[in-house]
Amino acid sequence: MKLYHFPISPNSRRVVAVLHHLHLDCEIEALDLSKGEQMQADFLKLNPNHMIPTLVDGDFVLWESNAIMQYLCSKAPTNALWSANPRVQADINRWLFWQAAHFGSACSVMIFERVIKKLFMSAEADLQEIAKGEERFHRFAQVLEQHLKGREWIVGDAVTLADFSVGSFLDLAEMAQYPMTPYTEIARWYSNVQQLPAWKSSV
Ligand SMILES: N[C@@H](CCC(=O)N[C@@H](CS)C(=O)NCC(=O)O)C(=O)O
Repeated sequence: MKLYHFPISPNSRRVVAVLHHLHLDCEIEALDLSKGEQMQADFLKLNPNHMIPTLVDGDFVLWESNAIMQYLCSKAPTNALWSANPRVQADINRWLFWQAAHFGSACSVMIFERVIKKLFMSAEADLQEIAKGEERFHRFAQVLEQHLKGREWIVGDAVTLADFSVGSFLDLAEMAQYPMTPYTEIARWYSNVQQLPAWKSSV
């Protein structure tokens, strides 16, 4: 297998972490998005969205990070990251969709305005966009904060894809200045994710 990624991207870091957690053999190639390497013709044939992460497994090409993580779990059938129990699986899936549709998109506004624009575009952050991103962040962070009370992990008693998926967006919390102060449960839970060997080695 071969995974195309970009090191600073939360979307690709969670996939790399899952690869490491499952000890799967995979070549990892970085595309430099700041140089537009995702627009190369060969890569566009793999992913017409010109986005990383993108996985190639023989003649099978897969994009969308949460789908890639689920596929990787199918390569290591006894793992607990993606339970075989239908209700547990649905619960994990709920958080993957929630990350993609709500929490991650709120974080992405602050990442774009405060990190991407500064590092790669030499542009100023748009304060109105940041205000909208912060409002959305509070709306969804409150849900996660309540959910995490009394829990070590998002679903059940052990780490699952839900933790890798949602946790990947906390990675840039400081750099993108998320308004984290009220969210002590999120900070406590994310420190659990940060202690995972696969998380540490996925940078
Ligand atoms: N929903 C996608 C999002 C992937 C994504 O946003 N990738 C960004 C980097 S974080 C990208 O490759 N952007 C390059 C571009 O849009 O040209 C996933 O979860 O895989």
